[in-house]
Amino acid sequence: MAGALAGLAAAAAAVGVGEPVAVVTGPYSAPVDAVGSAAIDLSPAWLKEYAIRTFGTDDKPVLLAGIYLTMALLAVLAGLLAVRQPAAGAAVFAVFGGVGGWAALSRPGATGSAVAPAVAAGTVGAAAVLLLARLLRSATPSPPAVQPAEAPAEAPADPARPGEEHPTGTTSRRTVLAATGGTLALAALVGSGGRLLSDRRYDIDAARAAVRIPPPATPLPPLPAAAHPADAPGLSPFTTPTADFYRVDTALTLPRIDPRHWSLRIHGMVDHPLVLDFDDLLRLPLEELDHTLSCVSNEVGGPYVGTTRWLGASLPALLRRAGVRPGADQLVGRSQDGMTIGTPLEAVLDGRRALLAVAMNGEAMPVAHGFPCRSVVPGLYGYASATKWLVDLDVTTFAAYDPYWVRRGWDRCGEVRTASRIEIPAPFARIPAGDVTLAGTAWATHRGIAAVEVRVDGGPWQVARLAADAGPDLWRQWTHTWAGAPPGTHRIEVRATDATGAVQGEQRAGPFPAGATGWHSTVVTVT
Ligand SMILES: Nc1nc2c(c(=O)[nH]1)N[C@H]1C(S)=C(S)[C@@H](COP(=O)(O)O)O[C@H]1N2
Ligand SMILES: [Mo]
Repeated sequence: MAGALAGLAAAAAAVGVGEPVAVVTGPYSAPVDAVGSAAIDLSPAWLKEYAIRTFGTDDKPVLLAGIYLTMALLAVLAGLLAVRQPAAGAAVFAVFGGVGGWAALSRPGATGSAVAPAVAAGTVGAAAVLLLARLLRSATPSPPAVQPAEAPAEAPADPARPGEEHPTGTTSRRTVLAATGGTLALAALVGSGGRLLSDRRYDIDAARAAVRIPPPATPLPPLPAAAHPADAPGLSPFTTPTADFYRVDTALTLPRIDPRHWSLRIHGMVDHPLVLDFDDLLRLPLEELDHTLSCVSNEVGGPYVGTTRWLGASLPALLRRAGVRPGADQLVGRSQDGMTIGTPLEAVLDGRRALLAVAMNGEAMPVAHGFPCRSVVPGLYGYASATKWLVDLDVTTFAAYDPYWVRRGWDRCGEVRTASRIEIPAPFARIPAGDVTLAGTAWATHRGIAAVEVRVDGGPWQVARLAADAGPDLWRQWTHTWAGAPPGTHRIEVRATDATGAVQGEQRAGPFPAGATGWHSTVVTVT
């Protein structure tokens, strides 16, 4: 028991000491964060999909909790071992340090100094467990050989402190407890102090607040109010509030980029490679784009889709300025945290309004959504177009380079599939018999939605009312009155037709490798 506690205290000391060291070597080098990020990159597609499906945006806290739990179990083991075999206990911490160091080095852009927090953590953990184990051993009553035979008879003489002091021990149990508690307290102090310093050193909230985003060169008119049906309470708003906008990425620690130190390189198969800093970018004519961004990992009926007004510089205009050479067919965006996202160049240059976006819903890009700059290309899923924390654009070919998700088996084009969902009534809702309002959202980004149909219990398809069309790059909301809904349990289904005339297919398929297909359905009880 005391050994287990000693192990935990030593682990806390290890993690704690990693924090202040990481203030110097960068926030991604803190051992637990580094191990988590490496785990994300190493995890296979099915596991990532499972994590997104099961935990959604909470997938990262769940991962961290898993890492801490594993560490705690190993630390208990190390503590128990160390009491008998000091070297074995210390070895567990050496392994901790080794894994942390390897993970930190595996981070994109890591330099040798990234191992420092892990080395410090491993060393301090090993030292702490050795020290605590040694105290423990000297406090533990030794086997009978050293213990006088008459000892038990002595015990009642001091009933107030049974077993606390032992004549042959050099340390009291209380000392061991104090040392363990002290180690824990010191670890907490050093760890939280380090975190605080790191948050302060890498705080970009202030830098973001200071950013003044110029107005658009040619402002878009407001979205038509009729794009959102007023008679369907509970339907999602047409424009997604930024706080509710989904977030999907592999970043365990959000990249914190000071715009004063940011630059974007455009290079590869171009005649005139360019480097822009943030002020250069803001001096370009800024365009607005109303656009529905969606994630390829979205299940049928799922929440990873949102609509916002982006503001940014024209990506095709910059590529033309750089002069794309014949033969190039892929544009690879690279983020500060090493993500690579490949986009068909043809899509970027075919006349659609692709942006290097610096603002979302009228404010500077939120850190979680790619501050200071991300790309957006209508019609393509995020993983194939929307690089957050963008720092580099490489004009290349599909033959020459496979970006992050393609290496993991995902489709390299990433065209958004036609999708539709029923939002009201909610699944398993109990509703009174009579006329029932059905409503939802459909999108076939950049192609546009031409029709939405619903049916009940496999009956004939009925054409739903479409709200006003705000443009092909946006989702389209719909309503339908289910007249005279009879009591009982019913299944409602929806399907959409895109503006090319293609009807959404029935065949159900999961997101991997090119986006989910199939009709969304919902079951309700009419009473
Ligand atoms: N740097 C970086 N950019 C990224 C990703 C990422 O993991 N890292 N994920 C992509 C994916 S899969 C999607 S769906 C969109 C999501 O953008 P959002 O989080 O702003 O909604 O970002 C894309 N850009
Ligand atoms: Mo995504």
